[in-house]
Amino acid sequence: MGRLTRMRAARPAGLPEADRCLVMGVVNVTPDSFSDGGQWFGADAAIAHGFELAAAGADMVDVGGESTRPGALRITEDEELRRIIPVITALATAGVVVSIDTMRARVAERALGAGARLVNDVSGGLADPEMSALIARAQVPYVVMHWRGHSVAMQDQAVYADVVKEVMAELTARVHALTDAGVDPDLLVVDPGLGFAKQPEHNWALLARLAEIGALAHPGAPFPVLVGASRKRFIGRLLAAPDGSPRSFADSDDATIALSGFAAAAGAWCVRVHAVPGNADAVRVAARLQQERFA
Ligand code: PMM
Repeated sequence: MGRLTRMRAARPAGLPEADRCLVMGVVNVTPDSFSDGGQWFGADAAIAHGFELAAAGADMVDVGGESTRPGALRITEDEELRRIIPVITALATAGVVVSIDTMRARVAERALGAGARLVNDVSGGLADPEMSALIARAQVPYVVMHWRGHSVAMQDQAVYADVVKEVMAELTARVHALTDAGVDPDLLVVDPGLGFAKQPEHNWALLARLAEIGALAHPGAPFPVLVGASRKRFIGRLLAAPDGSPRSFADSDDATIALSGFAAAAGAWCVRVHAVPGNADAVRVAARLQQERFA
């Protein structure tokens, strides 16, 4: 607790810095991811896509081998490693800042060995009891996402009396567990986990109060916030056709860009997106407006 009450850096150490919200491009090396499953499944296609995202302005590229779409079943650790290691090695060797999207400590450790610089854990350390010790040892930036259980049944857990209060309380508990295990709070990033054990109304409520999320239970020392809204189902539902059929994932990119501008203006540290160019523009527009507002 004591370690949390001191003033913290606004950005985790060891990552790109900019006077704007950062953009994390997504490379899902999976056959079944939520919005782009199968597109970048082969290592060569995934590597080429990572370079394409970096060239389009991604500050980081998030590589994941395990789908977390609602209902997804888990894959083995060996399969996860087989999918991601060649991709991380190729991108990191060429100087791309790589984040590893995994819930497994051993996968995270191997990914760091292959050159990844940030661990993005959608379970916030809940899925693997070894994760906190790894992060304490490795001293790398770590994304703590709000999570209530594995994808296969997570939507059953989407029950809240006050979603913002509960997500903040549950994230605070995770942050305490991690710092108690020796993780440096200056390396932590928090994420409300849009779409994970959340109904559309929960996602919108969290977005509307994004500026409060990073403060958790520690006003005065906010944590950097990562927002992963890109192509999620609640956007497709908002933009549904008159017959009720949801907008397709790929056709949700313009709305994702709108949300990235909003998230950046609300103080988000980073947005995690599938299509980089428009989002890279949106965070710059938000930064310019913020600069004017606080001039
Ligand atoms: N969402 C997905 C995967 N990883 N990581 C973080 N930190 N935050 C998220 O919201 C998040 C994530 C699922 O999205 P995808 O399968 O469409 O990439």
